[in-house]
Amino acid sequence: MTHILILNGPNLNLLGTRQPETYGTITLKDIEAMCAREAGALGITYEFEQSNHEGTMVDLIHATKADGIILNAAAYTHSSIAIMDAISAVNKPVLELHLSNIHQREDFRHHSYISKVAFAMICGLGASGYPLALRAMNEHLAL
Ligand code: CA2
Repeated sequence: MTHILILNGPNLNLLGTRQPETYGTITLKDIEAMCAREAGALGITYEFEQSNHEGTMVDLIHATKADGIILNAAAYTHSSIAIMDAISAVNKPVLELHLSNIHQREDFRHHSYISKVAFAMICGLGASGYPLALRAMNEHLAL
């Protein structure tokens, strides 16, 4: 059965509790429930992880048995060569995901190290991007 890792980076544990004007009022737990529903409908399994630590994210990427990774690396998107290298090392398909449209925001968010190693990117759709990403990854893995 297809298995997908959904990995969330720093500060995303605060979703729904701070800066609702930028990140909305939906919590990460709500997003996980959306993913659970979508995975059930698609007939696939998933793991949902969040870490505030770059090294922990690298370890999770190394260790996962998932067929593909949906990655919202949060601020590490714009800084982490270590996470980019971890993705290259495991050679699994990665779909980059962001809640906000990073290209509409500050210049420093326009560059993504993750985009160099991701087959696709979804941004700007808020929480709805998560179930869409699961569907897109499932279709990509079936190709
Ligand atoms: O739009 C996204 O999903 C981001 O990955 C979110 C990151 C940001 O650094 C990226 O440029 C774009 C920030 C996540 C911080 O989440 C918070 C949630 C609530 C309150 C404060 C931060």
